Amino acid sequence: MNSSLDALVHSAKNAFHSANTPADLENAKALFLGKSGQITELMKGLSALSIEEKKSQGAGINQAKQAIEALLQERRAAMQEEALQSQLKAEALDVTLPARKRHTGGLHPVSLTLERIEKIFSSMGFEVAQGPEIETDWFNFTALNTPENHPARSMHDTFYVEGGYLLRTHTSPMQIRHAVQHVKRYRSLLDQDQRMPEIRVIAPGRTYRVDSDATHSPMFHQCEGLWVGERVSFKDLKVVFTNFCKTFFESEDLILRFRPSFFPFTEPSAEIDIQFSEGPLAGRWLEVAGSGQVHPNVIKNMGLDPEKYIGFAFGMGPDRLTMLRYGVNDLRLFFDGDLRFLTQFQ
Ligand code: 2U9
Repeated sequence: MNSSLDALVHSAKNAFHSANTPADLENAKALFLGKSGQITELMKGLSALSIEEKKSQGAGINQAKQAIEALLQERRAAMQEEALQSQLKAEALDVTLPARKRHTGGLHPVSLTLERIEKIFSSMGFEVAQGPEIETDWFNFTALNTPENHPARSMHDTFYVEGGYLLRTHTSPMQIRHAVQHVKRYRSLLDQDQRMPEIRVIAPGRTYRVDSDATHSPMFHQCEGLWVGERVSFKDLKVVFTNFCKTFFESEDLILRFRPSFFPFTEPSAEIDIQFSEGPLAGRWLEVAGSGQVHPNVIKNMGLDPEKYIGFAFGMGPDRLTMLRYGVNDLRLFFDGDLRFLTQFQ
């Protein structure tokens, strides 16, 4: 190529390198390769030359054209690469960032207590019954020997719903339902005067009463227990409940007191108090449950002969046990949903 063509290729190279955008590059390309570009003008000038000159100059111009086109491609590729690199830089995602802390959930303190109660009684051979929270008058009151005029039936104690139903005021109805099913299942054995497996069940769950203050909530939890057989005595109740309390509160030298009381569904009845030997509550009698020998009328309502079958029952408040175990003094804290309080029990 002659020196002027060399100079032309060199100026094309400079022009392409100083182009910063694809549009600038297209404008620079037009200066050399466009309709009125310098290469195109040189090509036009060939027509005035002789055949020999056309050949020699034409070859040089072609060489220059190819060199300029190669420089153009090179610059285009470089611009695309620059554009890609700056996009990658702008959209870069640092995957090495530490993962965001994922908060794991946990069980509610009362749920932890219910699980603990179920585990301890299951170890003593008790089944766990579940049942409806909306109950009938029969299962919630009448089957449990509660007289028609008993104050517990009044509207200021019990939540009634349409259709003559109510929100169960204790979990006793589940015990009756379980017992009735148990008797039905073993009816054939009973009819042949054979021995029926004992009823040994606890019934944990939500219960509802019209009440609300630092130690009462309209929705609270209860867990009742029932053991019915041919020879189940108050002694068995004392052993079972003493073992439960010592295990639940993890205290071997905790003592119990059975204090005479009255419930329509048990006779005799007794409140159960416990006393710790150490800790902030040491020396104080704390009521934790009610209990008693199942009333004969209730045994009858299960479909069993009260002359042949006898048993004991108890009822405790898991919310209260949770307050005792963790030193909580306001029941409402359990139901406010404040995570600052609830996460302390994870
Ligand atoms: C059947 C027969 C008898 C369950 C019992 C209590 C005594 C009792 C309260 C303690 C604290 C309820 O949560 S609480 O307020 N319960 O005092 N409950 S005997 O007696 C039954 C249950 C079912 C078939």
